[in-house]
Amino acid sequence: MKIEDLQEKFKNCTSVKISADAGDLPFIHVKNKSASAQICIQGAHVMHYQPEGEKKDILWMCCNSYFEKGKPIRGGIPVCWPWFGPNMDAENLPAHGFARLMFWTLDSIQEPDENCTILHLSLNDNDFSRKLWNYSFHLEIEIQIGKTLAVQLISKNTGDKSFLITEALHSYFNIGNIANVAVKGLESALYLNKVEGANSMIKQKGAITFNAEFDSVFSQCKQPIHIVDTFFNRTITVEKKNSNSTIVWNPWIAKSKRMPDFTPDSYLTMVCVETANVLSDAIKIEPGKEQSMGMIIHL
Ligand code: TA6
Repeated sequence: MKIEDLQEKFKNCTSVKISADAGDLPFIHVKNKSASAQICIQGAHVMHYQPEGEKKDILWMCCNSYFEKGKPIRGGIPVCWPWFGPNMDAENLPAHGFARLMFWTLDSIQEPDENCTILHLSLNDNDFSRKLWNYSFHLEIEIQIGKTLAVQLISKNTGDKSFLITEALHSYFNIGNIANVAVKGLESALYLNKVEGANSMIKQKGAITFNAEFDSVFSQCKQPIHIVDTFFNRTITVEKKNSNSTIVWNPWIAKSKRMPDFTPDSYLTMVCVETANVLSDAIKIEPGKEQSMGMIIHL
């Protein structure tokens, strides 16, 4: 839908403005009494979320991010679907699936009160997606912006053959300095260390702190995760729903330099804690069935 048509359709929503911004991509700007947020319709991508009175954005966005049709946005909450990471069957397919590269449909905006704005966006299979992944699906996301940020991703199999997905809400969090951050809540969880190319799980000992590239997939863990930031003097909590995997990632120095949509010092002010179902937590969805995964982010 064209920007003008979206603006017309949602002109009575007092907490929302829709405009074409960077790269001429359509953005939804939300401001209510409890928070402000920005969502790009490409990828249904939450880019910014800042509770009222909080000095710093909760989410991290890279100043070098692409803003181009069909290119992933670096930061915020990329929706990784229907696969996480490289596609094991075909290397030429986009990393983290195609949902973050496609324009979603803005189906509805609800404003239950002046403290809450609820967006519903959806994505269906089309010629582009079926060339990459030959299945029929209906993907829905609900984004609730208020004193907390709640995101729920609902995957529906609208075809006649079952499919297997891995999925992640690949959240980038805004921190003061990676040297002053500890990630808590994964103590004694089993994880796969991707930096070391490990192929067996080991047990996490204590809180996670960072002094090198960190890229680990924690499995069978549903508990809340806390990002304790003593620089910004705040703790960001991620409460997960129907998510059995958590990925924690910081690219550190060398990898930051290798990524064109990162700056060399990007690693200092971001950490990814991702709500996911990956590896052995992959989800099989039968025809006509659906599955949902979600999270609530709050201070
Ligand atoms: O979630 C961590 C990870 O899988 C890393 O290995 C790194 O590739 C990161 O995702 C970013 O992926 P992207 O395709 O967005 O550059």
